[in-house]
Amino acid sequence: MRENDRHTATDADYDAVVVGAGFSGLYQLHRLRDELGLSVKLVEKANDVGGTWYWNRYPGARCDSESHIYCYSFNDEIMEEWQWSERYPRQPEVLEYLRFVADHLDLRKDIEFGTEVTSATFEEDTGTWQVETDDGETLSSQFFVTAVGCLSTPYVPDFENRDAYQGETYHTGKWPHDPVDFEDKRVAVIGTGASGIQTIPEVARADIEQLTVFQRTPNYAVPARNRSLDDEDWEEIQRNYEEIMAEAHDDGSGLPFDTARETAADLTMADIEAVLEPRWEEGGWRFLVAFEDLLVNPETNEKVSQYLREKIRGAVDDPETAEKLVPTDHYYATKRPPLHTDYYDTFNRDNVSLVDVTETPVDRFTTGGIRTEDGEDREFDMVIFATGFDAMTGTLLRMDIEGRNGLTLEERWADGPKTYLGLGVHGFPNMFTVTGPQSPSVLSNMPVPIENHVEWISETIGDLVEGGTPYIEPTGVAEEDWTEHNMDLAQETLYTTVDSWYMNENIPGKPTVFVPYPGGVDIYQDTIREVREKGYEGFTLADSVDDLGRRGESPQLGVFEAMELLHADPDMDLADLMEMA
Ligand code: NA7
Repeated sequence: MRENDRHTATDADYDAVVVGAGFSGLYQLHRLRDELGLSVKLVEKANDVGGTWYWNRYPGARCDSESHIYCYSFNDEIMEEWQWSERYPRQPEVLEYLRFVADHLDLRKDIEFGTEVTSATFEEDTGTWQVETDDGETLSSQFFVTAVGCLSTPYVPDFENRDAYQGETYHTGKWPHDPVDFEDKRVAVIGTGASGIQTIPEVARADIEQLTVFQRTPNYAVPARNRSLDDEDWEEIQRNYEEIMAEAHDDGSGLPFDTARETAADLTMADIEAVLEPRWEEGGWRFLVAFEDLLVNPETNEKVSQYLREKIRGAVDDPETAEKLVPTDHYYATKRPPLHTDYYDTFNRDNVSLVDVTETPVDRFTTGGIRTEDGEDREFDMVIFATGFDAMTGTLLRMDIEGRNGLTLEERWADGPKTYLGLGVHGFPNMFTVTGPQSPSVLSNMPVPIENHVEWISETIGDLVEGGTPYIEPTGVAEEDWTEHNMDLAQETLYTTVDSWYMNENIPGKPTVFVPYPGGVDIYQDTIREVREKGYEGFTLADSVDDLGRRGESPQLGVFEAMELLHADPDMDLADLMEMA
């Protein structure tokens, strides 16, 4: 089946099956197919490319990264031919961009649209992945690459009696493709994360009758200050594009912005304002990177948070509403820091009200709306859930992935995700997870870690193919070490001081662990480059599946591994384990 038949490790339909046609999957398909000459099938649930930008089409949906850096940098033609129209692109423009890329690279012919992966099983006899889809097909491949995004399984809280509600309901992450009619409607929005903060002002501006916002945790939103980009702006960007992109790829957050100072701990509030005010006026994430120790030093962060609290108080007319909107229970940016356009002004409108559910909890849904615990029945024609996602692990766990020894990913991750470098999982040979858990992903400007991962995965697959080595898998020991390292790094930051989806805590029942890698994209990139240079340190490269099983536990069989083997094979006894160790 290979276009380039250089090795014969397996008899599979494809060299690689890739899941997901967003930023990650499109580039992955291109690299494996066009640069390595492999046969690749990409499976995509939606009817078009776009990933998150296909689904998140709620009013106001816009990228919080600036357009000129929220894009690929690997292809000069794409960079020259595409011109963004606004500082922050709206959802339709990002979607259009990804369509343009797919057409430019002629990717569609290898994508199966409207098809969902229902399971993926590593078959030990043949040493291949068997990928089943909802149309009853089974695709076999040597490599299995998940490019499913970090925020792709919408989450709707299980409010009591939710299904009895008879009005319209929408989730921001699964917005309909047909226009939604807001005219004269009484609308509720639940949730004030990045999506809620974008959609609330747009909904309020529509011809609604009234809007009620249900807020659990107030957020620190910084103005985006969007504007259109004209030809002159674009020429300026083009002149420096290579440098800008190189800076982004060399930065901890994937952003080409300078910090102002190492710390604010030694500054007075007046000094801090002098640093922050220009960044506040300029808008966007230059504000976020002003002080290097923002996320590790509580003194710096408290001062920045204080600055933001005053801004919120100054923007909202009614002092009581303002106080509800002021976050006091967490440090700035320890939850995903949103940008906003007119968010706080929205609460100065006569037809917009705020319900703080920590004071006035939702009791239940009724047929006509929402009853709060103060006994008030609030009637709505429409409820919009801006309640987030089963982030980072949710989509992977729903895919029913099974590795060696019949071990499922769900079992493997019962106590939280365990990976090596966020790229692979012990027990799951030849599986790669683009922007997987324990890689920088959501803590950075996403296209940067995406390109970084896709390139590493492609180079690795290239090395295996070239060297005639059919299998690769992280060792159990390397995985344990990386998982511990990730959590240790997180403990040094302020991220772990608050419940958030970074901490896996927005979904009831999920284990509390810090999921993304908090050490910075730059350091992370160096780490994975070095792993490759050292001959894939921490991975087992093997000629056979048996060999993987034998050598993958090196240097010695850990307790976790022993438990796993016992779980997978009830016939195994202590003597067998000793021999393997
Ligand atoms: P987020 O950031 O997870 O925000 C979800 C919001 O929904 C947040 O304000 C939650 O409050 C709120 N929420 C969740 N459950 C409830 C219940 N039961 N009651 C009331 N409020 C609730 O998702 P977004 O879609 O906004 O942003 C995700 C990413 O998408 C974003 O980073 C961008 O990259 C795009 P909480 O803070 O948990 O108290």
